[in-house]
Amino acid sequence: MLLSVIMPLYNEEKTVAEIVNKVLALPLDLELIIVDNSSTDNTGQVVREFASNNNVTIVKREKNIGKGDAVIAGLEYATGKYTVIQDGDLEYDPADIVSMVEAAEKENAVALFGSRILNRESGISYYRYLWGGKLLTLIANLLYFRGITDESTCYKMVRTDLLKALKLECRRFEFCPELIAKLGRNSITIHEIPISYYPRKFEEGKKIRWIDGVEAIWTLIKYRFKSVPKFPAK
Ligand SMILES: Nc1nc2c(ncn2[C@@H]2O[C@H](COP(=O)(O)OP(=O)(O)OP(=O)(O)O)[C@@H](O)[C@H]2O)c(=O)[nH]1
Ligand SMILES: [Mg+2]
Repeated sequence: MLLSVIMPLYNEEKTVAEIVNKVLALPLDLELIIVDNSSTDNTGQVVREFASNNNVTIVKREKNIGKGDAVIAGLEYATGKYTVIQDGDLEYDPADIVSMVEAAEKENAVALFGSRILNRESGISYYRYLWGGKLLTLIANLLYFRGITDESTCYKMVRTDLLKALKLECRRFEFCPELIAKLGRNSITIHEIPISYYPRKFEEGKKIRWIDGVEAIWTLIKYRFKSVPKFPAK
């Protein structure tokens, strides 16, 4: 299996069927791990329709803790060479995942992110998020000596053995900075390619809030000093 796609879902009944179909139609040897993060809308019923597909695993969280918790739960089932995260909305285009896998294979990358900043055509949700994201990226680069352009991208793809070895522990949106910090502390190069972005607004279901940005900064600082698992192969 080449790729495991983890899809954490919290109340995404409107978009989940379309995004699942798009992922399953990709010309890749992949498995899709859907994590219903205790949704209170019809997300659970919608995803059940995909249960008979051999490439789909459905995981149900009994309690809603946060996106990180869903990703960590899904990762237990991942068997692909690489694992990537795909949100349940339509902000990202799964077609970009194909380019990401191709680039990772070609460059022998352990970690490869899809960057919205590298693509000038890509959309902007709110300007405060754009600048907040740039600030987070700058802090991550300074603290971990990386050269990334998009800290908060959803499309983070990492070799599954490494991702499991890093033992992610953050349960909300701060699992993203935690991942970058742990890759940085292991001196792992984070490759990037440009991707598209079609942002949604709060009225359309966007959930991330400014407080998540504050928590992200704190997480980046914290993991500079904490002991982290070491991964031998670069
Ligand atoms: N807020 C929140 N989102 C969750 C949770 N579990 C899964 N998700 C999913 O996480 C995704 C991110 O939510 P969005 O509001 O789109 O946030 P975003 O700005 O796109 O954030 P990222 O793409 O993660 O950087 C959505 O697909 C949610 O359904 C949860 O417990 N809380
Ligand atoms: Mg989103």
